Amino acid sequence: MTRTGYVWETTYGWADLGTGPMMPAHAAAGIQPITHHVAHPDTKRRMHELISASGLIDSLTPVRARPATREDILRVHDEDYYERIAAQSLLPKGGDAGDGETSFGHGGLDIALLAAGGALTAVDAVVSGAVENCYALVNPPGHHAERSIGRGYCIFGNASVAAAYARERLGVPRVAIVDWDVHHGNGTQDIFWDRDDVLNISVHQNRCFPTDSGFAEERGAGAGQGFSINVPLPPGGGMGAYEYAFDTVVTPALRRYRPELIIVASGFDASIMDPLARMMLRAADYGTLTRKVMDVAAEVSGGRLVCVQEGGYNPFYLPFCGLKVVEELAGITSGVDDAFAETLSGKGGEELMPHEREAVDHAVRLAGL
Ligand code: 3YP
Ligand code: ZN
Repeated sequence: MTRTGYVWETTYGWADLGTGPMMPAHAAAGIQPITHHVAHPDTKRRMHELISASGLIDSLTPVRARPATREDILRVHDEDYYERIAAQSLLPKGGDAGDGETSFGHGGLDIALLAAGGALTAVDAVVSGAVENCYALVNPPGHHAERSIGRGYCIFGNASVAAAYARERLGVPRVAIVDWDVHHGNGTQDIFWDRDDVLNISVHQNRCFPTDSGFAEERGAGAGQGFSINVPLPPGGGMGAYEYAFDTVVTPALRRYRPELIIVASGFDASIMDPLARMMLRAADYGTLTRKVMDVAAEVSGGRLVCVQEGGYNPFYLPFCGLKVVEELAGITSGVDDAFAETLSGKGGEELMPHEREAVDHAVRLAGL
């Protein structure tokens, strides 16, 4: 037993998004089919294989995912929505979770349940004390899935399912979700909008996706007023902007809330190599962000920290970003370094720019920090 658990299941790599490039192929619109959809699961499988080939896997405690039950899903999603996915999953070619861009294949329900279940077993492993922290490399992702509709490649809100389970089944009083995926965690926000028992903090590229949510003014409502925190960063930001956002919003908000469990919605699409966003993080920066969250976790949650995989679309670079996060969690250096570090050096992004400072300061004020 080592301090870090790790979830990966072979069928996560079998999610079938069809032959569209990033949306369904459409001849009349000129959208040509292609062998790899931009969210093809091979990108995540390659992260798993680097964790394996680097030897880091030998220092991790394997945590096997169980499929989430219908009951687990219904803690955060509508029954109608679940039934819709279940029915479409029986069709020979599967279906779409709601927005026309979230396709899944025949039997896609089973993979989606195993993804949510991977987040659940990670939480079980951490809350029971079997491990101190855990990386759940699940697929499909979850943070765009709202209570009653799937969006942005997300079917079920894996991190949300896990947070609700920690609250309602394990009796964890307060859970915080830190979402560093480059896109807004609109689904998580929708699910916990009026609740004060799950704090949701999303740091993302302003108006990347969805383009109409994730503004600092969105703060939750009713009992949840102040428990949704958004830090939209201007495009082009790198570690300068992220470090400032984490030091002035994420960390102080976590200290104020004092969660007994922290869940990171861990996407790697804020990387400088990602095709779906315009931010500039390097692999090492993901290690630094992990350290920052671990330091607060040590202070407030007894170190209890679960990372749940979200997006990330550069098949060459994502494995290095993921490796750095898992190394940091485990406190072990695999010896495999970011092979692109030199190529990516000198491109900037390390400095905090005045307009980035302004955007973060605005979020600080709105969060009352
Ligand atoms: C979903 C459709 C267009 C942008 C895309 C974003 C998916 C993602 O990585 N979300 O975190
Ligand atoms: Zn994303």
